[in-house]
Amino acid sequence: MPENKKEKSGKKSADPASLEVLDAVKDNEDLDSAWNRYDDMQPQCEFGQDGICCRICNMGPCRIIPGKSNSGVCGATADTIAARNLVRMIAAGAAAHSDHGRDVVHTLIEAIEGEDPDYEVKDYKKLKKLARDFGVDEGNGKKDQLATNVADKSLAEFGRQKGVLTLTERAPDERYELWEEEGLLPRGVDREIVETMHRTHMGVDTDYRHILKQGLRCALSDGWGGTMIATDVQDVLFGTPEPLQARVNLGVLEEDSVNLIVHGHEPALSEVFVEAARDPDLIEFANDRGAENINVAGICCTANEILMRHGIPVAGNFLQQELAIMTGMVELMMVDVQCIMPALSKTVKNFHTDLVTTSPKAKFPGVEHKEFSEESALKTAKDIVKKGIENFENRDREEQTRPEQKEVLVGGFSSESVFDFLGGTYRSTYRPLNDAIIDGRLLGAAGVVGCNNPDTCHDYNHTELAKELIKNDVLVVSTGCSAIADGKAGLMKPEVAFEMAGEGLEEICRAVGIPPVLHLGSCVDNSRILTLLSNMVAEGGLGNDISELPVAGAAPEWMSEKAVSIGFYFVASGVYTLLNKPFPVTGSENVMDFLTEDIEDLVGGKFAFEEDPKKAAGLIIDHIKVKREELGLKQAMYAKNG
Ligand code: NFS
Ligand code: SF4
Repeated sequence: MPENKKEKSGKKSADPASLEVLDAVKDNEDLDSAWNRYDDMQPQCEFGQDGICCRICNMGPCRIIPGKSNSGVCGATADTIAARNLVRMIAAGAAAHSDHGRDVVHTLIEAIEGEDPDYEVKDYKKLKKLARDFGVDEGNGKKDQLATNVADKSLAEFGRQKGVLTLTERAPDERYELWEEEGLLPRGVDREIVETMHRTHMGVDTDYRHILKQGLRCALSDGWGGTMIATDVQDVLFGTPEPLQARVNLGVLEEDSVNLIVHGHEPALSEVFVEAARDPDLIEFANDRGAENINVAGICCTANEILMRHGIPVAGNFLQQELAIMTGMVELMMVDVQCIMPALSKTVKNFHTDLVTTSPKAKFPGVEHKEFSEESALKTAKDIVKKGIENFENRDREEQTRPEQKEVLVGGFSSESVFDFLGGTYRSTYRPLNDAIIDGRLLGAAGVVGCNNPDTCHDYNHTELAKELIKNDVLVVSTGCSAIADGKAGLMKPEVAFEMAGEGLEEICRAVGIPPVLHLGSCVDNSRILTLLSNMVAEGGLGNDISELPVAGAAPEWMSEKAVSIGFYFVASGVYTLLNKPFPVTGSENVMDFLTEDIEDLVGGKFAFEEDPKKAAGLIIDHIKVKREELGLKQAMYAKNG
């Protein structure tokens, strides 16, 4: 039986608010949670864990049992099967991010062409920048014309049939040339996903290296394509985030207010939902129903989107979606797409919470569906807010659990704004960041991102890894559920640098007033990290390619296919990337060796797997030190940890 990591760590969560709710509901036999469903699932199938089962054709399902069945009915080996399974995860992850990106472009089109649209272009500067990058003609100089041209170009990237994805040109020249030489430059976004599915159909691509190379190209079409378009067009529509303060954790739910939660990923509806909740008529309606206010809070990446742009409180990350409902304090949870547990439809039956699905792509059996469309966004949002208010009177105050915990965080950093801080007022420059790395005040930087997973103590890996890194003068940038974990642990308060950061990082945080862990947004905002890395190279003094930078990436509690795609586009961009648990390919030694060794010769980045966050931090720090040495930089100025 596979070892149960959660029992090993002794705790389900590192977050006291989550533990409090789990404890409060523990005697309710009708309720289950991801944690106990995970327990019920033990032992998990070892063929699945090792990635050596295949059911892509009807001669199967096949599984590799060394010495008995060394290949599938068709002759596919463990290498082929493991590689195929893995790149299909990449294709699904890239599809999720990119379909999100495509929808954002449709929202931009609605903003320009819609009759009485609920959207507008909020960041004209970003629009112009995007137009330049797409080589778009400024048209007649009118904002709408420019936006139309940018929308057309962006949309064309998804179905692109000739050439390569435009935004790959944002990468350093050396990186671009390497991709070109190795045949890794992504062509159309959809094309790479389709080709990955084709090549992994029964009886097509058999060479595991060749399959994995397609996985890299497909992931690049996500990171430098669909995801990057999603972030940039969201900034155009909703504004590029700027630093702001907000609160995070289940304690943001309010006793006397109508608590409405938005959960999922796409900000198109949640943006107008926030607007709807501020509508004076609806607030009055809430007051009439005995509520002091309407309190909107977020879960998962939708939370990060509206946190970054409006300072809307975050109720929690992935593993807290059920817990939020279990507090008994939530009147309504509105969901769209991705990372929404099917279990929610059962969980809400035990509480007064209304669950509402909104995406034409995602319905849940027995759950009310109020379909969202760009044309009637505000109206739909107001209807949903109203429904939540009407449910306020049904809250059972005797039965609710009110966790007190909430932390303050400073979020809203972007590849533009972070270094406005460091660079002074005249222009955004990465000079001070690069100089801090060169002179050794900063050892380097790390992006810690990704999900939660009940296979390990919730939040523990994220927060311990971040703490260990900042202690060693590694600046941490974070997104997704990892960022929420760090926020809850208080790591996104500037003053935390004085207690927890190494001397060099502390000096920088003190001088500029930033926290040692920077919140860069949602998972699609991982593209901000790619931009940031490219900007660091462009600024000069740290080599000519991303793979030369003293940086690393990590997803220490990963679970989703999107996380697989993200990991691959980081590695394909030249970044050393650390995961807690290996991909499900351990049944193929060749694939494992490729991912942790040979791949580095190909793209300059590679994967490492380490479950203990302290040891993981050690690996990252060692890697950063090697990169510093290769660049001829002296080791850290303060070097108190060796
Ligand atoms: Ni990213 Fe966001 Fe969280 Fe993981 Fe899911 S919410 S897109 S996939 S679980 S970080
Ligand atoms: Fe089995 Fe091959 Fe079919 Fe996969 S493709 S199920 S390994 S016969």
